[in-house]
Amino acid sequence: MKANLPRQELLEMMRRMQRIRRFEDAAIDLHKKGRVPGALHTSHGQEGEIVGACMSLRLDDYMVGNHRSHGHPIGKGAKLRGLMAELLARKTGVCAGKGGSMHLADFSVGSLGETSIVGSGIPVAAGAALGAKMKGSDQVALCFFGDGAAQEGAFHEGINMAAVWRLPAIFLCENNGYAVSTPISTSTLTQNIADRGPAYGIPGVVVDGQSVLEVYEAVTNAVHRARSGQGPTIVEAKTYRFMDHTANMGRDLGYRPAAEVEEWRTNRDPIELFRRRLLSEFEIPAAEIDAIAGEVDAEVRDAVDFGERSAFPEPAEAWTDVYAAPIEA
Ligand SMILES: Cc1ncc(C[n+]2csc(CCOP(=O)(O)OP(=O)(O)O)c2C)c(N)n1
Ligand SMILES: [Mg+2]
Repeated sequence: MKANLPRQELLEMMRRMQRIRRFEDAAIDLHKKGRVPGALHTSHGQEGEIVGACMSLRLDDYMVGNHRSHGHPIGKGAKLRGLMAELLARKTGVCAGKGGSMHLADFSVGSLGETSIVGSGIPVAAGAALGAKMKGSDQVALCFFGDGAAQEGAFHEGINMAAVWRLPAIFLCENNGYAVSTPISTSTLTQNIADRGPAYGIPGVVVDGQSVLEVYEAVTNAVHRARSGQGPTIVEAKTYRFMDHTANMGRDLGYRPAAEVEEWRTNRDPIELFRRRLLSEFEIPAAEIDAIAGEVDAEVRDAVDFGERSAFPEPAEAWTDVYAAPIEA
């Protein structure tokens, strides 16, 4: 597919993919040093599907993530400072340092947030889409969830309801083949998650998640369908996570053959695959593409400096922003 995108948009796709990769490289480093509390799930290897999907949206569209979603607001155009400060648990973070890696939200780009309860983002996205429909706005809601989440009851309830009410939602399954150490072949007998779409009366599309442009095209079609009142679509991106389920697991669980991991890292890296297409099909000079990495590195360093210079939240702020009607301390 030769995307009909202006050169600046293509370079912006590369910039956002590089931002996610390098932001998360820095996050892993900080996590190793003990500066990022809690678990840290990274999206190395999945940047193509994230950016392809996010760039199909408008800034005011909604987006819901899961436990592996710091890259997703970046894909939608978020600035890095507030996200890095959030991982570092500082008060300048997007959730004032109280969400952290697994529960951050960035309303500046329509990111309603992550959730660590696997599958629970699906009904949340349906609710956001219902809100948009009731307001009469033409916003859509994009939900990212994994192959593991597709086996949860919330998948059925959320997608069925969105289909029946023809809600403006897009359900993007990031099928990276595993739920922690469980291969998808042992959690479902269906060949593709997207094959379930017609059972709900909606389309289901399978795409190569390592191709940012293929994902962009499929999600753009799904967004058009959603915005024009025709209802939701399931888009399934076949992808792979290059790192452990969470950073610093500290042991090799042995559930993925080393050769499989190596094959994806070497030959199916979405950033490298896109770089080759920019060079050969779109004839963008290598120097212009490769300059992006250095610029992004500077942005990431600035975000880390900003976060580390920022204060931690005060204990007295513990309940602020946590409940709609805060409990008296
Ligand atoms: C309801 C629920 N069950 C189990 C877990 C533990 N858990 C955390 S992440 C995860 C795997 C999720 O797999 P998938 O949806 O494929 O996402 P991926 O991690 O592969 O991106 C599990 C089982 C949880 N957080 N919530
Ligand atoms: Mg998975």
